[in-house]
Amino acid sequence: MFKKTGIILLALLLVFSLTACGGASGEAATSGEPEAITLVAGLAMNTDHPYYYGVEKFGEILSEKTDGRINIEVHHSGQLGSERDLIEGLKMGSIDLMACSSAPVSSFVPKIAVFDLPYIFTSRDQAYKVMDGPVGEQFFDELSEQHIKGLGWFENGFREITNSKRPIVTPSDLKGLKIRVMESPVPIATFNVAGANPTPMAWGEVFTALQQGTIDAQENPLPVIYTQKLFEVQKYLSLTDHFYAPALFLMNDDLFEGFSAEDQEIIIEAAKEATAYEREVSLQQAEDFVDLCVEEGMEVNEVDKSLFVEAMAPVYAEFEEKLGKDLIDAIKNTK
Ligand code: EAX
Repeated sequence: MFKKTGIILLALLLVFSLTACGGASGEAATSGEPEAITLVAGLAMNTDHPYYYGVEKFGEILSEKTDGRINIEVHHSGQLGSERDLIEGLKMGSIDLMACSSAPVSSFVPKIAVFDLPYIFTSRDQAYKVMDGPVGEQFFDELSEQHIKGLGWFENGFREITNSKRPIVTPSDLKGLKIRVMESPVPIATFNVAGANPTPMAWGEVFTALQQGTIDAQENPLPVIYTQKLFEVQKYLSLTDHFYAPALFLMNDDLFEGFSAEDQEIIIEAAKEATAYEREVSLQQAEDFVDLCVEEGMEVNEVDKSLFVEAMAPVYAEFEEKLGKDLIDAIKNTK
């Protein structure tokens, strides 16, 4: 028994020391100095998106507070895979850190799909209170059972619809529209009840699918729409705010637990500052990017949101039992 464990440990140690990319990697320690390590972070979004600003900020603070002992290296733009791949990698320890919206996390923690219900969030204040309160804590607890440490709640933001066919002014304009949605059951059902034709797809395939016309539409917050240059393949931008996408900043839990209490405190503090910064950048981009989308030739329209609230409402009954009425109400009643 001991022998077997010993061999496995030795093999793990070897893998650990040989892996250059993926998993925390150390540099040769010089005499007496503590070994410097580099943590690998993965993002599906590019370097202009708020996630990147947040994760970079985290790395800066971490390096500074540890005198260069702990550093991070960010692999962005889906270089390490889709958001689902990244969460999988994080669980297994091949990736140390990641940030993504909550929807793909629903494959691992099903009830987090509650955040994808249409118009469950009506303001950022409400969203921040929910994420930073008992509901957010409960989801971080569930993640820790899967070897994932929740470091902070970033945001992706309020989601808007873009498409190549027509302005979406009322829900009837959605009829038959081939729209890409995130890989979570709630967005699929929401666009179904609203009369559209939704297809779940990983983010990395969306731009090409829009360009080739295999889909007509997608929905995302302005920071994604602009930084991913969707104006090159989408004419219409309709400001529906139908979903609010929280985002999670996560670390492999075994890695976190392996740090000294002092380093853990530094990590938590750095994540806190990075989270505040990420939200600030996200809000700023959301405010600035409508005009920039117009400059890039998009036609933008506002909507009477109450019509969309009504058209999408039947989805609540469909998910009430699965997600829990108490949980839904707790979020709705946070004002
Ligand atoms: O983390 O795939 C998407 O539409 C997203 O907004 C992505 O999950 C951002």
